[in-house]
Amino acid sequence: MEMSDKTLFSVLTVVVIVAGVGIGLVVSHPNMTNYAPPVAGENNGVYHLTLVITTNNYYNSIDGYQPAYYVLNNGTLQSSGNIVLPSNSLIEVTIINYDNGTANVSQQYATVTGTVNNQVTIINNTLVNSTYKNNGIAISGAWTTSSVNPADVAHTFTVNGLGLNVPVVPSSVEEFSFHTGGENTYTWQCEAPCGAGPTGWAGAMATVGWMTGTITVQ
Ligand SMILES: [Cu+2]
Repeated sequence: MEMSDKTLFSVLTVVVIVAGVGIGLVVSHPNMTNYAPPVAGENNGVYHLTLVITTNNYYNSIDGYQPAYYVLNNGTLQSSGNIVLPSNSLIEVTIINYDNGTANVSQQYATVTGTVNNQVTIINNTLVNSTYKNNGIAISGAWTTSSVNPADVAHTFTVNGLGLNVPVVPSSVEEFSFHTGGENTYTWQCEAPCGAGPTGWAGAMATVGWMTGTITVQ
């Protein structure tokens, strides 16, 4: 009887361990769903999208390093080649821009359009005022605006099909919201010539997943 209980306990222990390992493998398997498709109406119709712009991306031996947009998802940077968004939702976007350079744009692309209130909130705590010296460091707070100086634009996040244009200033964090309509497919493009070649429109600017791509509203 005692032995039988022990045997049963051993068998159950093995079953639990095997099942646990199995579940663990499933749960921890990386990139099982590479990009979790958001569900329309999730979170009361609000969906958060975080985009990250970095510059240290090797492009090729001729153009060297090029800037690129990424989607920050589950703590990892993923391709911006196809950004999947829920339909009929409010999309709250955060852009984290690590690029401190500029690429001149026309006034059109320095103007915010297509966002809620046609505004963007720019949070840029790297703009410290050194003139304060011994009196401390002045941190500039959030700045909500409908346009920026065209000479101060590093990149834009532009979706012509949605009338959306947001200028992104150097070394900044920006926040804005916009509404997706029904199911559709759009092209997003940076309109600041930040790429390669004489005009800056080659390299990253002409490559999906770098400074252009698709937005799938589903
Ligand atoms: Cu760009």
